[in-house]
Amino acid sequence: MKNDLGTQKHVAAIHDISCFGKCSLTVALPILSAAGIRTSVVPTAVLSTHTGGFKDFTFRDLTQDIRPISRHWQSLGLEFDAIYTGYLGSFEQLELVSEFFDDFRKDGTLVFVDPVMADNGELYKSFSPEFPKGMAELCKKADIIVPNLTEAAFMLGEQYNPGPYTPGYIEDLLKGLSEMGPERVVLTGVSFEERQLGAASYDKKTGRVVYACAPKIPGYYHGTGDVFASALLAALMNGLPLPESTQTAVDFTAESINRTKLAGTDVRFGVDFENSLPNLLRNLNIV
Ligand code: PXL
Repeated sequence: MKNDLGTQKHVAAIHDISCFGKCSLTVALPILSAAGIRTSVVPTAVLSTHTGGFKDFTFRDLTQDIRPISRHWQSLGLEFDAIYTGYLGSFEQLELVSEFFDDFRKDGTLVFVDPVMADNGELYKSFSPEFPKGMAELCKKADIIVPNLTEAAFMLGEQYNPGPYTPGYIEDLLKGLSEMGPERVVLTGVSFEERQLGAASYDKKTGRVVYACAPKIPGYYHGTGDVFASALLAALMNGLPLPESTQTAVDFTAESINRTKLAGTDVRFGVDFENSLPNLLRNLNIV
């Protein structure tokens, strides 16, 4: 028995809170909780919305709170089965999160880094061109990373390749990233043909690359990277192997995008992942 709540898994999720728009903590927390995982949060900033397509959003930086939260948690003797990081807004936050890993990593703690910073060949607003180097440093300390193709290329110091992709290209990226440090890499946005989109997983220990695909839905839906990463971690914490966890996260994300497309909601408002939770829980054998 690992902690005071028996065998229930405990995750520390370190992301911002974008109050409207469904990404980062407003996605991670409900998905992990629904999957039976006790989730504690370190909010890194509070924004009125995410930065993708909204103007005049508020931004309250919480960098100064990260270390005090960590110190308090250390005084309580808290332990985590996984530490899950996403959007981090500055080099200082990267440094503080790296310190958090050192403070809380125990045998068996899964350090899960989603290097949120770019998509479709471009860095998100507010990141400098040097940021990917800093994020790559953090990824060196991770057990598993979940970049999209843009983040992968930028962290390897390469130009973004808009595709079409070949398995050789994808496997070079996976191996290049794992050589930086992480044992496992899950690359999102992988597509070899017009009608399919998904993710590729790589496990350095076994050398296995496994593709997980779903029918491609045209359009750009905000927050889907966070939906995917949170479902992937939920599956891993529920004991599914990496390839099955990746397929589960692809299916969950695709179902959520499909429902949102049918509803015709503004793509900046995020996807309807809430109504995909029952199927996620069935795929995780929870219900
Ligand atoms: O979904 C990633 C994300 C998280 N947090 C903030 C963002 C974004 C993407 O744009 O702006 C604040």
